[in-house]
Amino acid sequence: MTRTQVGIVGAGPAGLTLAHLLHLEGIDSVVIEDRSREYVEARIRAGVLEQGTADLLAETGVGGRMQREGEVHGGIGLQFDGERHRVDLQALVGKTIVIYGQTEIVKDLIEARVGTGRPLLFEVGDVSLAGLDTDRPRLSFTHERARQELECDVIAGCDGFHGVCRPSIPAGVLTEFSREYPFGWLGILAAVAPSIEEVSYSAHERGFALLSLRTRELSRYYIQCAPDEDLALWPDDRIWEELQTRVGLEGWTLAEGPILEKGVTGMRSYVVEPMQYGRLFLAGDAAHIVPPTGAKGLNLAIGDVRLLAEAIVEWHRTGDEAALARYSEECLRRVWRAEHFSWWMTTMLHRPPDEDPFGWRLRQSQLRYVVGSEPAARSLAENYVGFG
Ligand code: RFL
Ligand code: PHB
Repeated sequence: MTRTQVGIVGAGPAGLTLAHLLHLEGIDSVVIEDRSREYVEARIRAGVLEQGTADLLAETGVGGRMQREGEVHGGIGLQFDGERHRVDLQALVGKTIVIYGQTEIVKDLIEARVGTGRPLLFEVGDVSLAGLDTDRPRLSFTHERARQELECDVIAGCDGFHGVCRPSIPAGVLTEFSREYPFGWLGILAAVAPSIEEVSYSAHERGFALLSLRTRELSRYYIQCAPDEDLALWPDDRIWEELQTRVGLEGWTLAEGPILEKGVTGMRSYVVEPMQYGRLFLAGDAAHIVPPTGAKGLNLAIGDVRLLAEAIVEWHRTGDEAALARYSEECLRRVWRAEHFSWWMTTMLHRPPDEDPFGWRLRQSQLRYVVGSEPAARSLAENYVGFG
């Protein structure tokens, strides 16, 4: 049996950021991850960081490459009815976003962790949790063919939506809230200079499309599809043709290039309450999921562990459990704001399969209102850059 202060399950943005924040406060932790380092560093996901997320990374010494290679954007595009409008985030709410891939953040955090010499174990198997309602919760797992037991003060469940931590909580403790959407996103990464200067969301009669980017040489584009869309039906030509139809504008062209990666993701909204059971604390996708239209998932994950690190530090300093007990409630306030915003953006921009003309007219009216009314645009902007 070995001991640590904080046992962290999952080396995604939540687990790695938590480990980093605790290290800065002199609190030791062990991070266990079931995938390989190569897999985790190659997984393509989010790309939009709220200013608060970017500031946290910079202020805690892991933002150097982000500051050099990321792009600060002061606005986003909203396109419908053959016109692209700009929502000027900076002018409306005085904040910006940073375009920098989640993959890159994960690489930077892993490098920082490895640099501290503190444990980060990849390719662990058969993770199980015990003693959660005691003050000595335990993790057991297999690493390099040996079974290990790790006794902790607290366990942080940062193992994403399909992890083991949330299901380890006894039945009846958690309340689940969820919504499935009748569509998904087909996403591509293409080796071509992005044709847009800023992230641009399009509502088209054939469905939603999103133009995003990673660098000046890499574009990240998405189109609305069925939640279980068969990728085999989408050769590259068909993807470009559909994108051209949904985002085309007079006097502007979408440049095409080799597609390096493609994938389909379903969409759901999901929250569990509370985000704690005994000495187990859930953070990030382990506790909540948002559809990606609001670009909130990664930002929420980092927001959660910022609060969790503060709570653990205060508890260690004062011995007062109240600091830990407040974590869930404090997180959930921000989580539900992001849930509502993500649901709202998703329903405004996507075409449900059974949409009637009345539904489309309502969405068009809402879009016109958002770009035509300064208070409405400000409300979108305030949520997009991160509220609370
Ligand atoms: P992660 O990133 O899923 O990490 C969890 C980690 O836990 C590991 N794991 C286990 N480890 C040990 N034992 C087990 N039994 C384990 N089970 C799982 C996993 O291998 C993994 O390494 O969760 P975390 O850290 O909470 O981070 C959440 C974010 O990854 C997620 O919310 C975002 O990617 C969502 N998201 C976006 N968020 C944004 O803020 N802005 C965006 O622009 C944005 N775009 C997106 C997105 C998610 C997408 N997909 C693919 C779902 C775009 C897409 C297409
Ligand atoms: C991305 O760049 O991957 C991205 C951008 C905006 C979103 C979701 C994903 O809302």
